Amino acid sequence: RYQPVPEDRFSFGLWTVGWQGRDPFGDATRRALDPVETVHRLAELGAYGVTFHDDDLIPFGADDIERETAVKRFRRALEATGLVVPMATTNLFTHPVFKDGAFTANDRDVRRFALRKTLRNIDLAAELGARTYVAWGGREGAESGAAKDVRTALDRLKEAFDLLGQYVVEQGYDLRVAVEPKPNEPRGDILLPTVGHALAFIERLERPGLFGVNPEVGHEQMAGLNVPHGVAQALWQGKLFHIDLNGQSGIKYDQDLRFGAGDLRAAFWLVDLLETAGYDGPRHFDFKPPRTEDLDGVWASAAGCMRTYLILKERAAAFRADPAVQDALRAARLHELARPTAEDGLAGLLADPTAYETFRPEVAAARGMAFEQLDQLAMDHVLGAS
Ligand code: GLT
Ligand code: MN
Ligand code: MN
Ligand code: MN
Repeated sequence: RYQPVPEDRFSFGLWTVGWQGRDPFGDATRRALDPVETVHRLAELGAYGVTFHDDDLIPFGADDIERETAVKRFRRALEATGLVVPMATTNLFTHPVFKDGAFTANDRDVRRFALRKTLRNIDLAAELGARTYVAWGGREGAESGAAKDVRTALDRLKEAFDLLGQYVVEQGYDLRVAVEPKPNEPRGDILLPTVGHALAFIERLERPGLFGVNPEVGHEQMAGLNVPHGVAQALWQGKLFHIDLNGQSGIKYDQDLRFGAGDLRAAFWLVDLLETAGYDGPRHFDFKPPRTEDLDGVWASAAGCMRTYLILKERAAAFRADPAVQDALRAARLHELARPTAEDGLAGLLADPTAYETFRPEVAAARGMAFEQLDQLAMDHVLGAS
């Protein structure tokens, strides 16, 4: 029971289980993991995919021989385990050269280097069969006002994404780009801070169809936002290309907790949404096993992400199937929301006296919405009390 299988489409970044526990206040508490070891452990745990930054696989500055060796070893581990690479991304934040950003660094030579670094890794992503390329601009931002001309920086960001899009099309790669928003950390304020900002920005690109979003649970919560709502809008706009699942308790530093740790109810509604909306992409965990853990704790944490997802999936399905819930949904009049407001058109609306002249606002205002009963049924299901 709750044993993950490849069909569940669970994936993990090399940098997640591989996080050594270095934080702004303390040194690493764990040894580095070999990507080959990670691939084998993830496969044993029941994941189907592994994702990476260029630098997770090939150390920054490696020569061609080291690069080839690293890729060959990784590829062999993939073949041995059957794990796939659904997504890849670029590290444009660790090296000091990116201290003022990558695609929006004030220095033009840094921006050109960032683009070349990304294009090079897009080749590798395509070679390994990835269908999604994530772009997280953690260093694209500022700590002070005049340091970044935001409108000009957005011009540069658009320029970069347009070039990436052109490259993908010219190379004939079957790859789409998923922009990952985050409000702050490591920069004081990051460009494209929320799913909403990213969705609006994408529409200004040369090839909007190639671009979507990669929302991360914790990042939306850091901005005080409702994650399932943001994800629902991304789905509504056909833009949920990928998702980073983890846990976060409220507005504070990026916790990257195990999925479901933090705001369990948000996790429940998110799983309910993904499973009912027909999202068929990877369920990707971007979490950090706390630095208190040794490697046993790391794998327990990774297994916990998947286990919690599967438990919540079961609970959400039970919630939807419960006849009492269906009655409660009717009482809460969700079916009325699903009905167009004016299928009779503007003329019909204007000609309908019940819409205005004889409408009795006090009668409508007196109707209870019955949401509390419905929500308690959800609570019962989350807690396994029904
Ligand atoms: C980094 C960041 C994540 C992003 C990754 C993609 S790396 O750890 O905190 O949220 O998804 O670059
Ligand atoms: Mn992430
Ligand atoms: Mn995060
Ligand atoms: Mn992260």
